[in-house]
Amino acid sequence: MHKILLALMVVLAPFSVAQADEPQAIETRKMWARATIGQSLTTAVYGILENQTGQDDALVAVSTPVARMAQIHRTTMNEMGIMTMDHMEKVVLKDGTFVVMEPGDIHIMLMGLEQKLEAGFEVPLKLEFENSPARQVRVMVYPATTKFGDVK
Ligand SMILES: [Cu+2]
Repeated sequence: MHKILLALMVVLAPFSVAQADEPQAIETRKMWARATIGQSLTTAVYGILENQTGQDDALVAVSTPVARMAQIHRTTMNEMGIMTMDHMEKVVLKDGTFVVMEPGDIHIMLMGLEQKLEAGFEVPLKLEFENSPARQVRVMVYPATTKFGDVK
């Protein structure tokens, strides 16, 4: 009896340790992609990234099998009143905070889509972080006229 119990503990111990140490994931909420317009094969993904992991983190890479390239962008208005988009290396996610990706601000740009995206489609998206494990999320495609508040 004693021997069996001991053997069991040896087998179980590494699992329980691994589970306790398993890093928390960054939460995503209200993720959506805008339907493409006309013949465009470019669109943007928006949503909320929330860090309750207990440590600072950052979104550092995005990819999807349905587009040649996915980049983190930020839309800004220059002094001429012209909107431009800048490529961001990462989105900083301080512990205990969230970042809203919305039209006119931070977004994930999908370029070189395999096909036009219609409302109701789902786009698989891989999000990679500096510290937390990578996440695979499914992003719903909403009509091109959608505003951030429309997404439940
Ligand atoms: Cu962009």
